[in-house]
Amino acid sequence: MRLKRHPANPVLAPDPNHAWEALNVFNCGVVHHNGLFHMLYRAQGFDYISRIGYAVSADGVHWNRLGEPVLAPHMGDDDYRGNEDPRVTPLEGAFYMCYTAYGAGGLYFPMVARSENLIVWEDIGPLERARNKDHVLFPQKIAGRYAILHRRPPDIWIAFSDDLVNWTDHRVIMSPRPDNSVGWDNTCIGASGVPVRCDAGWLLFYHGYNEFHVYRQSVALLDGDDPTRVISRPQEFFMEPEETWEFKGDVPNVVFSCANPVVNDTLYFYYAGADRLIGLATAPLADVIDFARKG
Ligand code: BMA
Repeated sequence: MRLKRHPANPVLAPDPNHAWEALNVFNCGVVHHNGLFHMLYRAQGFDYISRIGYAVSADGVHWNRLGEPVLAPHMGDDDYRGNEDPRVTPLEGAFYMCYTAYGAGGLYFPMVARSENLIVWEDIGPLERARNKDHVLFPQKIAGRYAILHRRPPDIWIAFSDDLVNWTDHRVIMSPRPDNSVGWDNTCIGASGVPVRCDAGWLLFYHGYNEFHVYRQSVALLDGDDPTRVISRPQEFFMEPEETWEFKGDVPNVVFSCANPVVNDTLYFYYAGADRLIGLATAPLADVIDFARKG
C-alpha cells in the first residue's frame, strides 16, 4: 500500500514576503474542526529560527495564512533557536499543541501548550527537560488518564498523566528494527500525527530512518484498551521520498509528518518534503487499517 500524493502538491510553500517564513515551511499539525482544516506549521526565515504559523482551508488543499506567527520563541535561553514540529490534538473541547523547544547548548525538549481557538497558545509545561521530541497526545483519556507518545532516541515511548503536567509510567513501546530486511527503520523512529482510534485499535503513524538518513513513513496498530501493546507492525513503509522537492531542499531525502487527520473516511496525511515544503497524500482509511493489520 502506498499513499497517493495530491496533484496540487506542494500545498504550502515559503512566502518571501514574510521574513519569518521566507526560507522553509514544513512539519505541521492539522485538525479538522467545524468543517474547516486548521494547520499549525513550522516556519523558518533566513535566521533559521523556527516559529509556528497558522493557516486555514475549506478543502485541505488551498490555504489562507496569517501574516504573523502564532507561536515564537518566548522562553529566553530555553527556546531561542525556536519552536518546532507542532502536533495538535483536540481533547475535551480544547486544543493541545505538542511542540519542541530548541534552546541553548543544543538542548531540545518536549513542550505541551493549550488553546481554545488555535491562535492564542498558553504553555502548560514540559513533558520533561531532556533531549526528547516527537511527542503527541492521544485524543482521549486511556483508563482515566491522559496518554502521550514521545521519543527518547531511538525509541517511541508512552507516558501517562492525571493533569498534563506530571508524567509517569514512561515505557518503550516500539524500537528501531536493525533486523528488518526492508532496512528503512533500523536506526531511529518517532511518532507522526495524533494516533487514530478505529475498531481494530489505535493507528500509530510513525517515521523511521536508516543509516543513510532517509526518512520514511508507516503505521502500526496498538491495542485499543492498552496502547502500550503493539498488535501488528508491517515490515514495509507506506511513503518514501519520491519527488524532486522531497529529495532536495534544506535536509535531503525527508518525508516527515506531524498530521494524519481522518475526514469522511479518508486519511489526510500532511508531510514536509526535505524540510522545505508541505505536501498532502491521501488514502481510504479502510486501506490503511488493512495495511496496519496485515502488513
Ligand atoms: C527530525 C525532526 C524534524 C526534521 C527531521 C528531518 O529530527 O525533528 O525537525 O524534519 O529531523 O530533518
